[in-house]
Amino acid sequence: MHNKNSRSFWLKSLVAGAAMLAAATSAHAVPAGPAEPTQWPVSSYTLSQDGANNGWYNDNGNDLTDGAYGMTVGGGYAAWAPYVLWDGHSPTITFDLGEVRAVGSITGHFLTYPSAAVYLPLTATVRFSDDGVLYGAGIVRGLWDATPLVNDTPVTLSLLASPGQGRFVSVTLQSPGRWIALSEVTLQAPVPEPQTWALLVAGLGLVTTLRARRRRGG
Ligand SMILES: [Ca+2]
Ligand SMILES: [Ca+2]
Repeated sequence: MHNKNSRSFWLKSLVAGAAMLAAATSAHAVPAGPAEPTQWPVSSYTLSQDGANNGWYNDNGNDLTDGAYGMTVGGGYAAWAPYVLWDGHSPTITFDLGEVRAVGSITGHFLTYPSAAVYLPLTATVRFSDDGVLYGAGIVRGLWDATPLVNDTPVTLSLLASPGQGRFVSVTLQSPGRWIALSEVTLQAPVPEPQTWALLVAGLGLVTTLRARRRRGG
């Protein structure tokens, strides 16, 4: 293992890490578009509250992951179809990511329509599980910010207060007392910060130094 090739590998890794750090630093300094976090594909999801009982427009099976969101509903009941609605219930939606994933953020796309008693959930509680049976402690995020709600207005909310990981991710939305209208939920991978790249580069440098010392020490 202590040969020229492995040394070359570490040197190359260090150079690559430094290049990534430079890129991250420059991206940080120059206001560019926000980095697009990796969105995890969802294998399937289940709802604890059946929309057939608790909503005018229930779930067609993939309403929450079909990529369609942000619709306004205008004047017609039919326009609510892309939404899943609950009245006075706090639904739990459980997503199966197919394998254990690190999740840095969860985004929910809602609609507000206060004159029709469609509000936003008060809190989101997220739990992670590797097996779909045993779940970790709930991570609670408050969602109510006292901003007056506006009729027929799509609202995007961040639902996860701190990162976690698991194959199964359950999201419980606390009812505001009347309706919640939800069109889409996405789960994203954590985005490495420039500080993380600096740590990576420092770590690689340390490894390289230790290997060089071990080589010299015989
Ligand atoms: Ca959708
Ligand atoms: Ca629907």
